[in-house]
Amino acid sequence: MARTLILSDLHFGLPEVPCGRPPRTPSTLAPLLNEADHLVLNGDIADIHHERRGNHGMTLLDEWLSMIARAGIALTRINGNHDFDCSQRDFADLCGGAVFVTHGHAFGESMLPWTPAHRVVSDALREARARNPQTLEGDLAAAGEAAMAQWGEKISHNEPTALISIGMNPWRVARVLAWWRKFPREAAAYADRFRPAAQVVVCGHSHRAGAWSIGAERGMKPRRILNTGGFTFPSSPHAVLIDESASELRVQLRSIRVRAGRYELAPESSASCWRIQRPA
Ligand SMILES: [Mn+2]
Repeated sequence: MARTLILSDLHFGLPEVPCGRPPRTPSTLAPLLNEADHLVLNGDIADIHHERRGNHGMTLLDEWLSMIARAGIALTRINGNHDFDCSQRDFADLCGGAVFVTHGHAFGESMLPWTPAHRVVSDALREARARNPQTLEGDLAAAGEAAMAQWGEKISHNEPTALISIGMNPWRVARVLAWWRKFPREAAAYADRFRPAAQVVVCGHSHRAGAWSIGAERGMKPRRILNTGGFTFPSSPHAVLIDESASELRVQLRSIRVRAGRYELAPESSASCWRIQRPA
């Protein structure tokens, strides 16, 4: 049985916050590589565009990619808005199209509604969308362009960590909460538009881990939205694990816990496990 593990938002290069979690490094993350034979890194794995943290992020990313290669695991890398790279892909259709994986920065009209670069990035996104084909590929290319507009802004490089910047600007808490509320619906709407056959959408980006079932309230076939959260404090890291047989998929959202100074999957929970018929 093929096993796929999906992770996002490791943010290699961003400073560690003293919160009792080990630093995010290839060696502390190594136990996760024992879980699958296919790993999907679903964006924002390293902050490669940051003018001061980018080199450190890139070094950790290179080490992590070497470790994955040495482990003999198949790898799929997907762009995020912090590690947009033309040589990588923007999405993956897994399990015969039943599972649609993308980072999530393209879901709404605003990629980063709580950051100071918000307006510049939203303007860039609107402009790029107007110019690009109305396809999944065109839309995600527009989102990549807008992501790079974030890194053209001085203010993006001078931002302290998310937690400190939110502490300094409490109004941002309200913005984050409003965004978190609508994010799963935006994810479902994105799949309605570009991947109507997908039964599961796996994303990250918002750093709010969770599972939502959306669509039944509109009389549609419910779509499962799974968000893998993030590794930077105060986010809670999660992973999606897919066991695929010829007839069925077993999809789990698993929390990631710390044990003996390393990150590993927490035990299974039946509340976060779904069986899905494999499309013909
Ligand atoms: Mn992101």
